[in-house]
Amino acid sequence: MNESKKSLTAEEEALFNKWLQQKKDFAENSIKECLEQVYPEKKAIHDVMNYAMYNGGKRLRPILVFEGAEIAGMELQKAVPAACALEMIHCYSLVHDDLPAMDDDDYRRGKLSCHKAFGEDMAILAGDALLTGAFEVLAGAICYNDLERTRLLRVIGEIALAAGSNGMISGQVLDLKSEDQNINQADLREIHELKTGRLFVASLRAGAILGGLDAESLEELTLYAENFGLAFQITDDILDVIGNEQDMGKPIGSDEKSHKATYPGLFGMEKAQEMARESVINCIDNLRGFGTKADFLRYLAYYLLGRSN
Ligand code: GRG
Repeated sequence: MNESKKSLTAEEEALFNKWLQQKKDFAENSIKECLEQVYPEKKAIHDVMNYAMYNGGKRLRPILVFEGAEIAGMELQKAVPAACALEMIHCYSLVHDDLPAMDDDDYRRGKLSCHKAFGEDMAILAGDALLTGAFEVLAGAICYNDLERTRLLRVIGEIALAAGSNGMISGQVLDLKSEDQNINQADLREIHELKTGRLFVASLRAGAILGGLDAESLEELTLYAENFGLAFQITDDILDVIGNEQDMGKPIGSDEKSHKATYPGLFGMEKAQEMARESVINCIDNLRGFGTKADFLRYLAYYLLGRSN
């Protein structure tokens, strides 16, 4: 794929959608198998965790883990624990984010949010169990040799950092505190970099680190993922204004309702769309050294501009 392209043709888009579906199916099946192994004995809380895990997510984070692993030349099966763990952390964050004490959302992915379906107590506990379980899954990665175990330790550290009080949690704190406040572009960038960006970065890096990718290429993938997170968030803000409720699986206009600062709110819709395009171009610029093996990542960045959910 040519780096200087500005958008995909209809034919490329159709091909990419098939490719994306295959990757999503692979991620979903891998996660299911992994969780069935970790939790062979069924407890009541597993129904709530399963509701949070299997309700139509796009699986972008596990897909990024597998892409990182593939680019590094690693057998995909060995990236399953990291892929599963990152999706568990993502799903926990959505369950807790929807709670009345946070964003108070009744719908997620077109279904009742977890606390609406099972009650607040169960939703809190399922979120806690998903977060703890992510590290249980990572610690149980028994298929690794000594070198891979050393890399796994680094990955566990990076995932913890991305999800914890120096990463996603701080992003959520800043986000909640920013409601009704006049915040500037730098503040907004920081909120989203922490809240949304860090998990994307940790995902792509996890696969690449496990596969032993060299430091320079890892840095380039990191820059791709940082710009991917920014483009994802700008398009998320745009969809909250002009998206379709059915596609989004939740009411639109929630950012405005909760007086949150957004890219379209701060810069206007046209400029926000231009900023999303710029971040996608920046994503792709960082893949120059990877040749055709990064084609999926290139297409995935373009996909953000046309996504409907
Ligand atoms: C720890 C409570 C707590 C929150 C962490 C990530 C986060 C902060 C909250 C999630 C809220 C949110 C809607 C953030 C905007 C960006 C985002 C992560 C959207 C959802 O991600 P997708 O579109 O979700 O990848 P799917 O449903 O496809 O898995």
